Amino acid sequence: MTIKLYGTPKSRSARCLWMLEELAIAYENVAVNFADGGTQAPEYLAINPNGRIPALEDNGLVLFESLAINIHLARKYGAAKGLWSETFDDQSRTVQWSIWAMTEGEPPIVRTLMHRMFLPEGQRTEAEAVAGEQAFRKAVGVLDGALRDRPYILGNTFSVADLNIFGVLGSNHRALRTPFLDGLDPRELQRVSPLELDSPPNVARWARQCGERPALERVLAMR
Ligand SMILES: N[C@@H](CCC(=O)N[C@@H](CS)C(=O)NCC(=O)O)C(=O)O
Repeated sequence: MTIKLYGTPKSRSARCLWMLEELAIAYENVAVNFADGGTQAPEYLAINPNGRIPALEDNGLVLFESLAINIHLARKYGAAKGLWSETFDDQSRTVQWSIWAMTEGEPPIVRTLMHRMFLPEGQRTEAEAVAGEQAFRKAVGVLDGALRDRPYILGNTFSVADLNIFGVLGSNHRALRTPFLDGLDPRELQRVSPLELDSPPNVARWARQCGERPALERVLAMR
């Protein structure tokens, strides 16, 4: 059995390293980095023509998109560990929440970061940054409602659905944080990243549980 995860722990690849650590299966982490142009090298583009990390090779199957990779890994290797639900409806909810995290959760985070940090100063617009914060708060409110009557998003146990949501909306966690935010003092962090906003109570409780997973600690140790 050969599983290769292309990417570096200081990138969105951390989401998949977390999944692999939860599964406790054998894998190789092939160090491909965007910072040194590795994602644009011809040999990597042959694996992921998008030129982005992560990518997965699992016994001949090649996949890109971090959350799709995690769903695949959970479906194939995670049922015994409760990471992949056995019910059809919960499998559909898992796909729903994963797509939701990527479409409703990630863009507002990036929008605020772009307009408070990444764009050249002359191109930043405060209104855009605030719009990102507002959209993020709205998404977090939806999640808070869904967690009202349950510890985890599908019910009583942690699954790939939680991992995928926290992998995106919890990406201020030390093990998941973009390296561009490393070293910022807490006030500057709060200014540039909507992830630092206070969470409503159900999300705060759930985020604490997700953030304390030992598998995530192991990802932190890889950074
Ligand atoms: N939606 C993709 C996004 C992947 C992505 O944007 N990865 C960044 C690193 S965190 C990347 O590889 N960037 C390289 C580049 O843009 O050249 C996923 O979640 O896998």
